[in-house]
Amino acid sequence: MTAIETRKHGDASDGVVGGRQSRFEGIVKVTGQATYALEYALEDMVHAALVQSTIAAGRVLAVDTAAAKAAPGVLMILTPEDDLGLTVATDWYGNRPDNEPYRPLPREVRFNGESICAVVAQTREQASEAARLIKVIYQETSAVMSLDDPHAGEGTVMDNLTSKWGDADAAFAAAPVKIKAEYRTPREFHVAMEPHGLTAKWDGDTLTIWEPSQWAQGMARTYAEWFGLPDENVRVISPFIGGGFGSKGAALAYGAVAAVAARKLGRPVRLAVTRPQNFTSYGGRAATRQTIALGANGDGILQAIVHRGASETCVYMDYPEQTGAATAVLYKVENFSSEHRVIPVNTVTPGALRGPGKNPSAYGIECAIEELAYEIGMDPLELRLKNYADHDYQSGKPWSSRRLREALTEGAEAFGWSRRSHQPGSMRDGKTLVGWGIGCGTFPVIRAPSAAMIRILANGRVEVVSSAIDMGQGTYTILAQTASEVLGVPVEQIDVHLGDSRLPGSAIAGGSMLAGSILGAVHKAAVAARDELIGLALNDVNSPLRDTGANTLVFADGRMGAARGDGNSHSLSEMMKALGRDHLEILRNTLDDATQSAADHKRAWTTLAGVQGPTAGDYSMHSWCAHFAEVKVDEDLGTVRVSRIVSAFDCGRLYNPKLVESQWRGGIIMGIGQALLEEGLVDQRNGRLMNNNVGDYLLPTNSDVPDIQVISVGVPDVNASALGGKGVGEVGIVGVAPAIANAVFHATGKRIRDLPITLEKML
Ligand code: MCN
Ligand code: MOS
Repeated sequence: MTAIETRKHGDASDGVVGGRQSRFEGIVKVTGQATYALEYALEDMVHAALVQSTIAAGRVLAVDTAAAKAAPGVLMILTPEDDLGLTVATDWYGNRPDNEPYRPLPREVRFNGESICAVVAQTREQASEAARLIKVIYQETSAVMSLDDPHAGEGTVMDNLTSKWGDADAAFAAAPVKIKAEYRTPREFHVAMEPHGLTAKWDGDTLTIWEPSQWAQGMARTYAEWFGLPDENVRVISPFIGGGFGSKGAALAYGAVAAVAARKLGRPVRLAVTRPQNFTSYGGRAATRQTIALGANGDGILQAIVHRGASETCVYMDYPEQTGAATAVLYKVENFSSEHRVIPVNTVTPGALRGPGKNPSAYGIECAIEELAYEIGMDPLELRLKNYADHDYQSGKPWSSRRLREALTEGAEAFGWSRRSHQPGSMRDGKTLVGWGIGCGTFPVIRAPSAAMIRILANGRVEVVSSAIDMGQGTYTILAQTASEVLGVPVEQIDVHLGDSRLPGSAIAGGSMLAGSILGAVHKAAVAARDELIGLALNDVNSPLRDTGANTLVFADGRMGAARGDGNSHSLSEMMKALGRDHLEILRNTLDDATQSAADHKRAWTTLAGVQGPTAGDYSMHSWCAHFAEVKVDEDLGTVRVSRIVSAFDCGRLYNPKLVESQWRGGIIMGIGQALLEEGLVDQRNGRLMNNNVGDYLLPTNSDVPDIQVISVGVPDVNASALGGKGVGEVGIVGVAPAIANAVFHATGKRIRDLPITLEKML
């Protein structure tokens, strides 16, 4: 466990829930005291390097390891011929096949860039040098290179993603105004600052893994099952993470390889996945295509939405990037039909990337709705407000809260939308064309069991303890704020321990579900600890507060005392001493523990089985936003710059507005990258990702990022979470790309329907 030294910045009121407390762990990060997974220096440690396939499909016939074996420092080489002795683990949803062997270095190659061999050597340099000397002989078979490959086929309809009400086909046919278009998004990658990798160490039958993780328990369970060990024999440690964005939720093949090597050699092994190898170690967002047909009457009232989408998946698993996820909840419509297919491609299994599903889905519907606005000749803001959904037409449930109308109107006000002239190409700034566009976004409120412990120590310090993860989004900070508020203790007096699978089980830092889920537990535990202390203080024979005659006590400034301040107050350490207590410890779960067995809870912490979706209760619960983008397009060169963004959000109550604003801005910046720059380019001859490095896979840099104004229009939503907040981490990216695409159309009259909007497409 890493204790976090706390420092106070700003006002005292920053430290409570809703305050603008700066990053709790900020000082340790910027002073280099935060230790990341690949920085743990272990005695006797050796280094592993991966060899990845160079064909898209086929079979490994032989591996020539002679030269590599003879290279300096080489200790071990693992190839598909080695039996690594592993068993397939439970998947995300809690399903596990019986005794199926797991081969992280497979003989059958399913995509270019799949790990097939590993070398372990004394140093990292020796390992990577020897890895280069390995010669693999393949028998190639035909492969499907992309969604557009003529051999790609139609794929499979995902029944659980099919959604229908009314009669969409008939209503579309009868509608006086129609638009129909296809929208496409490419494969995108996470490119977190900290690449993947781990350090693995065995002590007898106990495995310790230092690995950046969005879910310590979930990953520990996978390692345990691979090796056939009881869960308690594996510990995943991950107190600091250099960004995850969805890529670090699961234990992956390279982790299995490093752990096997460590066991076989009886020495700790570090495996740092290289930047190029990162791109095919965990898939990014799947490429998608979707057709949207909108039918409306002449007043712009939607009559029908017909949606047909598809996303690429790998050849051995169905991973859907749900193109219909936002389409169903954004607008009021009586006739709706949506279907999503997955199409197998010889590629690494795609995965979750910030705003999974909702993001490409919003790109489709939010472009389509503006296309309809231009078709009718109506302001796109007015069209959106006209078709405002007063409840969730998909589930039939009321919204728990939905201030999307306020997001649209207050965002428009701040942006100056009323100064817009409707005609494309009608606004300019000197030599550049100016365009304005809107994109709405949404992300569901997801909840999962999460536990946290509050510990009050004899010295008066308070500890908040949970396995929950902080990958930069602010978990340390908001947990400290919550304990500080309930216990009346300044944040400097609080230590937060996170990111260790041995600590109380927590939801994944994913699906924007962690803050709402874990804060409920921290709040409950802190209230229970406060109540227990009050009980002791009023009743214990040794308590200095026993004879106050009060029936309760107040906590403030690290002291507890009678409400009617007669001066009889005592610091927590004085009280603990008087009560003869070494510590006081309370564990609570955010969801009602009485209804679940211990086994159910454990399962919920290690798979997504215990997760509750947005319509699990009486309401339909989502975060909402409206982005307003301004672009400037050089008339001669076609270059697009985003010059201004104003975004208004409804995420319920904000636990820490400073961190939330940073989350929103981060999402919006990723959205700029998605709109203009990001695209995985695959060599159609061999399935190789050509731009698998940070030089060629373009991401927004400071000069691509304009002024971004973010506005909160949310109100506390206690249906959504114990403390009234909704998810924040992902909604920010959702709707940005269509806002920019719509602005580009407004500037130029050119509708680009496949991302990214590159120069070639503008010409
Ligand atoms: N928050 C708040 N008030 C709320 C909700 C959240 O103040 N009502 C703030 C808190 O600081 C909280 C943060 O927002 O720590 C994110 O909370 P939440 O929306 O619950 O999301 P999670 O904690 O589950 O984090 C995961 C989410 C996801 S899924 C991705 S992807 C993502 C993201 O967070 N990846 C990130 N934000 C990221 N931020 C950083 N720096 N790095 C990543 O990899
Ligand atoms: Mo976020 S993509 O759900 O980790």
